[in-house]
Amino acid sequence: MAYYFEEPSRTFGEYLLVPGYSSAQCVPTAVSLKTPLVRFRKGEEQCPIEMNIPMVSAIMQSVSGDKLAIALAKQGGVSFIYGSQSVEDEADMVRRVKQYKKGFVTSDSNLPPTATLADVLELKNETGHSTVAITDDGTAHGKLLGIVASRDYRLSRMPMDLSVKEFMTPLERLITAPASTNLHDCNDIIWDNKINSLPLVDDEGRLQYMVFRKDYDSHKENVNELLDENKSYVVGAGINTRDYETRVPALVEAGVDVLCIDSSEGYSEWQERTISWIRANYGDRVKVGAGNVVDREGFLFLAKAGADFVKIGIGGGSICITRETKGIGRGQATAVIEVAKARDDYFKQTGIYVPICSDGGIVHDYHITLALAMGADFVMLGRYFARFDESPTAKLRINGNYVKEYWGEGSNRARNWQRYDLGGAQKLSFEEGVDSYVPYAGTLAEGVQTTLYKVRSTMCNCGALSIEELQEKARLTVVSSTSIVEGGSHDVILRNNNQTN
Ligand code: RVP
Repeated sequence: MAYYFEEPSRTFGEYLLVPGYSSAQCVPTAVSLKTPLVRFRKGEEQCPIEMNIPMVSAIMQSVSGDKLAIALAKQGGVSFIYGSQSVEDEADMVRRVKQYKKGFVTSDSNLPPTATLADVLELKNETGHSTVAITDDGTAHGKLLGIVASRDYRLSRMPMDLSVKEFMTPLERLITAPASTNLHDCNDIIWDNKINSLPLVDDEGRLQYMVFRKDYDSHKENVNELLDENKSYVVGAGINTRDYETRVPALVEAGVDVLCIDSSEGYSEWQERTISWIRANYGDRVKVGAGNVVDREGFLFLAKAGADFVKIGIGGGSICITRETKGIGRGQATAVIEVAKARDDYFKQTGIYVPICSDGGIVHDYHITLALAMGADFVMLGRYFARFDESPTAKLRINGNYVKEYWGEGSNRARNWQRYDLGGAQKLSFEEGVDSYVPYAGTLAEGVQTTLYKVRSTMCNCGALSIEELQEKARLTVVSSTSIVEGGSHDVILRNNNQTN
């Protein structure tokens, strides 16, 4: 006879935290958000990779490219570069993160000399950057011909079809430096010459990097940045249960710090085989997370198989329609609570702590705090990160509002069918995800800092100065649907939209 779970499966929106005593020491600036990323013998050794914030970005085409990975590592978290691309392209992205030199920017605003003022404006709109490099082939590493900055054009005086050649600052009037110049010297050149940007070019005049005056202060600002022992940013990458024999070596060679098997359903022989192959070829040197699971059995299976962390969540992602199409899944809160208990039991029995990640379904910032309080060591977010400048998708204007594109790995657009086929026979493709827009939300740094300030404040309300303390002290209550209404503003006329709420 089929098994029935006694409790309904619940999600984050059905819970609240009940505050506990906060001492005078409990202030947001005193809260540590450090958290383990991979398995370790807790109490006996240091976790080999610890994050400074409990956030990782989703293994998705519309979320985790190299630019977002750098921005998130600067804040102390880890991106998992998407695996639904060729092995070479994914390894290149990892390499770009590992080789990233602080302050040296690979220009993302480039146009060929045939471009017009209209093209400059369109590009500015897309990237949010006002400095455009004009290169012979319009790429980031083409021969540098000139630079267009905001001060080079006046919209009221110049026609939209005016060629960039007419108004760019041409190479002969630009100050440039050789690609080998160090950051300190670049900044001196910028200050001595009162310029806003300095292009670095190789011996053949090809653009390599840009250094910007506005970045000068931010080089010193990132107190939480997550670096490896060579002072490169830490980065993760997604793999699948099919081509790991070629993908894993390429990613390891590119310098990846941690891998994660990307699958909608991880309680499978295919994941066990993938982890075994990695252990047989690399021992414990290569770290690999697995998932996704939603219960105790799934967690224990992957922990015993050797997963370095286990990811939780089926069907709760904002773009995910797995529950509608296949009828599988579980409320995210219930899944996290059950798996956290299994993790703690496994630790008691073995002395090995296998971190768990709550993946998907974070809608409000406080859901992150709830996930941590329920036992998650960190959370994975897709929609949240897709909204920022650094995500790899286009920024568009729709009905007067800026949005960014965001599509699921199970959508026709991503065509990442292997994420859903468990690794066996080629599946007939049906969509388990949608293609959508999310409201544009500015830079990752500002967004993450605001979110985590809220998380820290709530932790203080619970009397907790660390995630572990939160998990010990948190008191959670299920809320009724009427009290959810009470939780928003209600019974007042809002001034900005004249609505009774
Ligand atoms: P969210 O943060 O709610 O946008 O969810 C992101 C998560 O959704 C991903 O980390 C992944 O587990 C899941 N996902 C990605 N694509 C799809 C899909 O197309 N169904 N689901």
